[in-house]
Amino acid sequence: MGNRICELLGIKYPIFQGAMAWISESSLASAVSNAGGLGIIAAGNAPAEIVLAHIKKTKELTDKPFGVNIMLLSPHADEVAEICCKEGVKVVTTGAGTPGKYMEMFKDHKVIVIPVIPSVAIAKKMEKIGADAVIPEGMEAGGHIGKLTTMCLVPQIVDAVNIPVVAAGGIADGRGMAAVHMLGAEGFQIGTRFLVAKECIAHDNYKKAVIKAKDIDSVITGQITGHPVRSLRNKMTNRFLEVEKEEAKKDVPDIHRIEELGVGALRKAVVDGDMDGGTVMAGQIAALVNKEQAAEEIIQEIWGEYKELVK
Ligand code: TUI
Repeated sequence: MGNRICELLGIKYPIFQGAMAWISESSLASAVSNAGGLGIIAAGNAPAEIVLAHIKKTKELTDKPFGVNIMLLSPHADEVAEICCKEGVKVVTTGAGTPGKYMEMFKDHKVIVIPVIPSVAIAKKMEKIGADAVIPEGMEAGGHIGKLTTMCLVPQIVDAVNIPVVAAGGIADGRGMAAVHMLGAEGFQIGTRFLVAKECIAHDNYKKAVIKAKDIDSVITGQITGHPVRSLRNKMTNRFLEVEKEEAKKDVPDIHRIEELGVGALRKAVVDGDMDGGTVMAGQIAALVNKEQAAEEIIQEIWGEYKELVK
């Protein structure tokens, strides 16, 4: 008690499992929620009926609160937002944009709204339009990222808003949690470490790649398209960066040519286990993640480390 995130959501530990498209569905989300954290289903680019099926399954697997993340670049975002309201989803997080146009609907349905945000200006805007908390995500994170690091972003957001702050990006153990606690965060969002959870359905090749990853093994692609994405370096990212370089030399870069390279590539890695042609999204902290564990074991371990450090 005494933690605003736990009180807001009715959860035991202020630990969110970061949404990971194609990866975090009912199995992982329910395991994290059952262990006392907040499991989050990632809608990604999935059609609304698929997300609905994941919500229904998660309700069967846990009676604890869980969330749905709406990826705002998805063509199905409108329908997914409606489904969250209809299904009485307790909390929605958003990514890759701002949820302004859904805010009234979410409030009408008493959905708690927690946007992932990359800057102070957007954090202030989110507070103004009624967000219940914000998740500043540093560029250490995997997937679609902003420009600032967790170390710089979190304290600036803490100073800029009065709503509680959940830090994300580069956190995989109790040390990371204690560090962002000192920066003023009241909650922690963790993706990469949960990617290797026993309950996570990602292909075994994907989990092995994360476990094997060293400190400098991730790269950022899509810098010139406006959609920068962090993933583990492989044939796919090498090709991507090569094409980006070619296009950057032109007066008018062919953004479409670059973006086409990424279409379907995350599915290839997560579902087919293609570690050469797929996009293996993971955070910089992957190097610290070195074994598969049950979600509950992860939460117990990192919570113990964190408590010891902040004592
Ligand atoms: O959304 C994420 N991470 C993601 S989404 C994703 S699926 C995807 N795949 C390929 C290309 C693009 C997306 C994989 N990983 N994290 C949260 C996040 N949100 N990071 C950055 C932002 C963000 C960026 C701009 C949030 C708000 C924002 O607002 C800009 C504006 O003014 O709308």
